[in-house]
Amino acid sequence: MSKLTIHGAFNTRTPRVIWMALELGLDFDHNPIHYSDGSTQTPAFLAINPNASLPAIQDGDLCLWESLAINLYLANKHGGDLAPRDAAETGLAMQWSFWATTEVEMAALQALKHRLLLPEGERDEAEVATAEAALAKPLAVLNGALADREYLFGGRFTVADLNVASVVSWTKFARLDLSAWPHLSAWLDRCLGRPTFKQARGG
Ligand SMILES: N[C@@H](CCC(=O)N[C@@H](CS)C(=O)NCC(=O)O)C(=O)O
Repeated sequence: MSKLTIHGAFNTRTPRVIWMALELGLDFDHNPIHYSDGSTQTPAFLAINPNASLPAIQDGDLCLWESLAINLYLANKHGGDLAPRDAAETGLAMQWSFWATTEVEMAALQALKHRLLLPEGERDEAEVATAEAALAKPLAVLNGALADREYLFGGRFTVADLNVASVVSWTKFARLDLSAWPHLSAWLDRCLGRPTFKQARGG
């Protein structure tokens, strides 16, 4: 069976998956393509991911896309401390992953775009303020969940922490003020302080 291949450049959502692969100690190939030059529009890539988006993986005969789902798959396949240990933990890992992508990601991306990604002349602080307002409720929920624990569940860093921290990290990169959520803030620093996080982003 061929080696795991992770498609996607460092300046896409791909580091989320590389982070997971590094945490699991997997041997993998990295194909650092970017959507901006047409690399995701080729028939060969569209056969892997018809969405023409990154990241995507090939693992043997399996093609998978959706960054957080890929990470849940890798955890399930390879086990270890990052993987859910029973049905309850599996449910919690899915809950937090779906929550991150539905409740946090869009607003966090809006803030990131208007603080960092867009050319300076196109950035709008009003958009950042709107994003901050939208994030207040989910960030309070996450802060509450972390009030009496270091990680989301199980007393250890799991795929749920990795997935949620990957998304919530955008609030930090957008320089949003997280001081209203001290438990979230400390947890995010714990997660992003792992050496594999930096390594996954190209060092
Ligand atoms: N929900 C998807 C989002 C994938 C996605 O939109 N990726 C961006 C790069 S970070 C992309 O490839 N966009 C293609 C485009 O804008 O044409 C995931 O988490 O994997």
